[in-house]
Amino acid sequence: MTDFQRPDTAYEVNFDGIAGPTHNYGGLAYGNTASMKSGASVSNPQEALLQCLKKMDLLASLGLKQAVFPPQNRPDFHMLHRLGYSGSERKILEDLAENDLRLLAGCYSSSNMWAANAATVSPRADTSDGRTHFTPANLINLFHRSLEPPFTIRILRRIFNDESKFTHHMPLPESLNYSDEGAANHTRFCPSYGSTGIEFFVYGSKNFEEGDGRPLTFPARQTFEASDAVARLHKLDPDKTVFARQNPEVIDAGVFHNDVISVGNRNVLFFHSQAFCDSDSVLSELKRKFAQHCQDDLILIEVSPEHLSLAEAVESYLFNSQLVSMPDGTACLIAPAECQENMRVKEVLDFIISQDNPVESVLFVDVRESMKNGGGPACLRLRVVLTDEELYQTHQGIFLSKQLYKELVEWGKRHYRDRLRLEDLGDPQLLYESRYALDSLTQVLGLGSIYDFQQP
Ligand code: SUG
Repeated sequence: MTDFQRPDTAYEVNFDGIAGPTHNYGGLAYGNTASMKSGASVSNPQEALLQCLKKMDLLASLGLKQAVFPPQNRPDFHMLHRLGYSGSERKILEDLAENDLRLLAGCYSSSNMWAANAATVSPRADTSDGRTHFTPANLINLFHRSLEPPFTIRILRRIFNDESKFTHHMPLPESLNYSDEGAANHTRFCPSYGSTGIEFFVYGSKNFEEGDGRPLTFPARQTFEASDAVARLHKLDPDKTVFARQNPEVIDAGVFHNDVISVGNRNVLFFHSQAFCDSDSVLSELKRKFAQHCQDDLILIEVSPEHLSLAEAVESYLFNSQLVSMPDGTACLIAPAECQENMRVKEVLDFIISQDNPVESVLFVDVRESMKNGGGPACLRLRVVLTDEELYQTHQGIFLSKQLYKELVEWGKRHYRDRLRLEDLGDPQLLYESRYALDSLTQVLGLGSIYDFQQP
């Protein structure tokens, strides 16, 4: 093997979003049944934050690389001005609290905590120019999520700021044809993180095609055209790329992102039988390409509807577990606590562990505040594969250590409320509290001025 072919030492780093100080239940995500059910219930932003931090601390204590993705500043007054609201901030908030709680909740949403939707990332081992590529998701399907890209662009560039190693693309055009929800619909298979991999894109609709099998009730949030454009921008080899279509029935059952029904990592794909259209041909293409380019067998762990119905999968969020590689090489599922309480899911998990496959352990995490809005463990993280050299070039202040964990817990307890109703969003005090919290966060993380309100 020449030096050029030798795989780099590389790591999967989880960049986790954290709940912002205005985490609330707006009932804003049509097609996401948890969000639809939780609408208007009382949230606990502090508890939401502590749950996110605890999950990160667990992963870091397992020896995995873990970093923090800072929350966005809310409410988005730029958007409110664009929509014709004017006058003092206080007046706008009071007006919205009285006349348009839904818009107020949207502009105050902390949905950026689901970092799996922030961007699609392809590591240098897969791209023809040897750089790591980032495309922030445009998230145009839902108004409150469409507010996220401008800050996502800024923060990704701030964290990964070496232009010789990282390429940052603009989000795709703001058209339904290019609706893109980022890494929630993207998985990478590889023998080791530094070697070339197979990138797997899952989409819900093909807009430029007539008469396709779209879901009947809920929207398909990712289009083929978007996934295809991302693969092209990232300079991926078509021979090492696989596209699959989500089964429209699962979208109608509440699977608004593919990561609600399947998860993959390294040489394992864990999925529900109903996840994909033309499942047999998708799986055989994945297996064939993995064998050819990664010289290994792709291990398929399939759960059939007899063992877990679609409804049970959506209810428990089993497939929104994180599938991580432990330092000893085995795989571990980081599953939502809800899975531990469901006997049918427990049976599936016990069976998987008893079988001959890389998954040898399951750890349960309580992220209930996020789950109530449809965000399980896997939604909360953006995976970025980084080589030693790239890690060194990444902003260091966001990597979780015991010390940083402690500081963040204290920071949250000092600044976050433990109860928030939609009506409270009209309270101008909340606006000042959140700005103060975020300003102090940038100091804890050593990020400098990243928020608009910090600009002179
Ligand atoms: O886009 N929920 C998010 C949940 C995103 C989960 N992410 C992944 N599956 N990767 C969404 O539906 C609810 C907000 C509210 O209703 O207040 C929300 O946006």
